[in-house]
Amino acid sequence: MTTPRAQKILQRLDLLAELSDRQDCLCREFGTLASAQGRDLVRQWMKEAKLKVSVDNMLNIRGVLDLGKPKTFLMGSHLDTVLNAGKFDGTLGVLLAVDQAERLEKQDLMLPYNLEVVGFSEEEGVRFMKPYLGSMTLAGTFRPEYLQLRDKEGITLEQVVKENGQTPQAVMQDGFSRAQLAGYLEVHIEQGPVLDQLQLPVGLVTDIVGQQRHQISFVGLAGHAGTVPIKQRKDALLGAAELVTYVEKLALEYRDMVATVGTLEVLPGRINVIPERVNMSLDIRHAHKDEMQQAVNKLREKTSSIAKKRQLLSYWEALSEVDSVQCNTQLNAVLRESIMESGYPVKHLVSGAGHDAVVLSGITPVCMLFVRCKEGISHHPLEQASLEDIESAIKVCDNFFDKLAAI
Ligand code: HGY
Ligand code: MN
Ligand code: MN
Repeated sequence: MTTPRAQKILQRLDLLAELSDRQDCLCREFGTLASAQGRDLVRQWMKEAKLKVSVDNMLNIRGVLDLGKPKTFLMGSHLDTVLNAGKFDGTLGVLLAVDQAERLEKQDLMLPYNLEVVGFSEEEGVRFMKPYLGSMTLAGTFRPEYLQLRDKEGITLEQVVKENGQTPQAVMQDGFSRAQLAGYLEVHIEQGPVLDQLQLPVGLVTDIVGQQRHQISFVGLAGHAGTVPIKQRKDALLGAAELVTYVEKLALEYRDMVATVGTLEVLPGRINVIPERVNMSLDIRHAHKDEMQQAVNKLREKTSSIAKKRQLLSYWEALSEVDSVQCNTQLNAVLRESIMESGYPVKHLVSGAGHDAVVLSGITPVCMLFVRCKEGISHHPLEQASLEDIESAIKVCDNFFDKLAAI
């Protein structure tokens, strides 16, 4: 049996999913019109929940349930999406937070903190290749030089913030101090198959793995596809192809390491021209920093040896690095009890996906609740969480905040 609260969340997810940068699929990148329309919808829902709503200078939308307490507890997730996204990644956590604030506002529950609901503006790191710009703003780890990051059209982050009516230079004032915060809860779809295979609606996140993102380029010599003999070519794509297959081979040498080449840009990219330059991305993740670094070092060596063998130039740019994070023991104890009192067994999970909780863990204790998603499919239109599992997540969140109030 599901309540109107879960149904309302699912209806709102459908409304948000209609807001996309593209006609042919769901995509809501940082600072686009669709993202602004998404914020406007969430603003409306936050106002219905009687929250004090604002949009900060990194386009996070923030709704405060001000109970006059000295500290604030944060709950939320991100509103941006990848290309060809599903409708639950990030948004489910934002809408569960709005739902929870609405419940708490109606009750005279003596929560010992204010509650701030956040819809983060840029978690995926797709447009500017740097994840967590939204949560870094709240955590005070955003750096002014990030404003000069450029998207693939050459537009700077600073310009996009200004076009959205905000003041880039004021971003640094939008964060919290450690003393102001009591903690952070993020509810998110698992984006993996474990809960589905175990037939469990929710799971408790113990750790979030670390990740590094890099941009690698090979530069050779363009030439006529018909006249340059194979042996005399400096074909940048062949260099990149060797590295791409090596990425997989190396990742398989480590337990629980994942490494992905998600983008490959071939220039000049014409059928009868030998590729002169290839830009490729690397996303590599592992729970242990030193093993991840060791693998990255091996990849850098391999890049140089491929370039040398093929008389190419190679360039390697580190884009971002986040360490693995342990969720807070005390908050996890409350979340564990909340899951059990909701009637579910507690499955502990390590998150292979990154989340805003990673960044916020630098300034406040964090915990995460995972919600089952069908066959673990995510970053895909078939991403699916059921009404019943949204209901389960609501129950756990209710218990969680009732317990916080009782502490
Ligand atoms: O890439 C990730 O782990 C997340 O989807 N941002
Ligand atoms: Mn994602
Ligand atoms: Mn996400």
